[in-house]
Amino acid sequence: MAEQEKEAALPSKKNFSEWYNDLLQKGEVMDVRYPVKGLYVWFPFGFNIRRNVYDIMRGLLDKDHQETMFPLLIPENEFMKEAEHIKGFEDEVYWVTHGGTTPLDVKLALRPTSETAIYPMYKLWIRSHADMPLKLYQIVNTFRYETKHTRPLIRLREITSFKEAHTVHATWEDAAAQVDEAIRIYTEFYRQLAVPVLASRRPDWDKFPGADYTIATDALMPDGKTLQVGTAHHLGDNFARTFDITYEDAEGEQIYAFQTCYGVSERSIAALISIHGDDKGLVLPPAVAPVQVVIIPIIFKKSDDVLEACETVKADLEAAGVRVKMDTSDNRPGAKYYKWEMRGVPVRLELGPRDLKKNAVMLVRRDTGEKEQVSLDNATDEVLSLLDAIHDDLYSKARADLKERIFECENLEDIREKLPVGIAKIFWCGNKDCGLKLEDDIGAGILGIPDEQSEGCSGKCPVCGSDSSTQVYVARTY
Ligand code: P5A
Ligand code: ZN
Repeated sequence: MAEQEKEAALPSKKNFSEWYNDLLQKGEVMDVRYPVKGLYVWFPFGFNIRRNVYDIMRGLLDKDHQETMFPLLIPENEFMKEAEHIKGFEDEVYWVTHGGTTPLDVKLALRPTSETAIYPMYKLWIRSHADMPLKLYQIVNTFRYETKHTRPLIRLREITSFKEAHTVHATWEDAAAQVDEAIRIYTEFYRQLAVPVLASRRPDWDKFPGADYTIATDALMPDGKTLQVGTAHHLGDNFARTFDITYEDAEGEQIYAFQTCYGVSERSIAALISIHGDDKGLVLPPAVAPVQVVIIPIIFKKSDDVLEACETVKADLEAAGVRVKMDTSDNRPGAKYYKWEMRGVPVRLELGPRDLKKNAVMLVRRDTGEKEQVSLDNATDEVLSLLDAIHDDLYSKARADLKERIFECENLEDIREKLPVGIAKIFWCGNKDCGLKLEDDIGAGILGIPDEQSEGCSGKCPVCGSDSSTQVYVARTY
């Protein structure tokens, strides 16, 4: 390795935290040097990943949601209306108190989330059955004065890419079905990022402030902690009562509407980077890679025919919709490999005079390092199927890894032993005290109750010993 490359090498992924921070900088995702705690800057390359990720989200939502945009500032009186909601957020809100030097009559909150910005308008928009279901979403920045350790993309004080959807329905059941639909949408979104997620219902003490219940999706990070990467909340008619959102039923009676909301942030990008990346840098699923194929011409003397062949391959790939870059810089091939590996480009295509003589090109996979020589005549088809294979392999590998790191546990000792590696699955009596005691005793709480319970199974709560037929996940969380 050249001196300059050695210096630039990442720490091993085994030291996950250092690896992650260094990778964000060297992979040109985020610059973490902005001088306000919890705020970070997107590098253009990282922002390009973000655009691809959010295009996938838009593609899924636009089938039956509409995109919109509400104001950033929320007047104090609206913000203070829903009691549970305020309790949950009051310690995290940034307030705007002045316009210039003049104190404002009504303080304005920077949205930590937009229920209290959106629902006063929903009151005006919902009149009758015909106005429902209403399904809107926005992708905006939100602000939370987080007191836990802040981390780029994971725990931000300015969430730059908060995708929040807010729906209104005529019945509680319709809203419940929408919560399930939201979890299906998120699971599909993460499948397209090659990130497997677990869906589970949060225990009551951990639900969204003001909700009837919360279902969350979590990803398992390399260090064994789970990252909550999406949540869907059934709001019942709690907010409708507060904000007076009603519709007229067949008998002419005013009925409070039922609502849901669900959200995802740039944690989605944290998850995909962390799960797929390796000691050489980013490993990006083709669907979100800003550059899907990098062409490296191997030139010894002045070899115009090599360059020409590279240009032809590039044009063919572009015509097939592939995002291609050709690196004709003066760097040595080794330095080029290093650079594009760090940026996670899924396929490297090498073409030199010897390849050209054989009418061939070399394809190198970023995820496995495997090399394969293919004919120049069908290079485009070979690349396209390789990109598909890379996505599938990344996803299967991540799924197998997740499965291997969920452990059925029967006692506290067992749980304690497995948590550094992954998630424990235990029987739980349903008592809050046992849940909280678990947190005190082993420093890991109940993550949630999975949808799929092993059939006919029962066991004992490891805290109090009582019989239970409900299994829950226990994990250390971000
Ligand atoms: C749902 C959307 C809400 O705010 N209101 C509108 C609901 N839910 S939530 O669970 O509080 O947030 C939704 C998701 O956003 C991510 N998230 C964060 N990401 C980065 N930094 C933060 N400080 C942060 N806080 C929440 C989580 O993935 C969460 O599930
Ligand atoms: Zn118990």
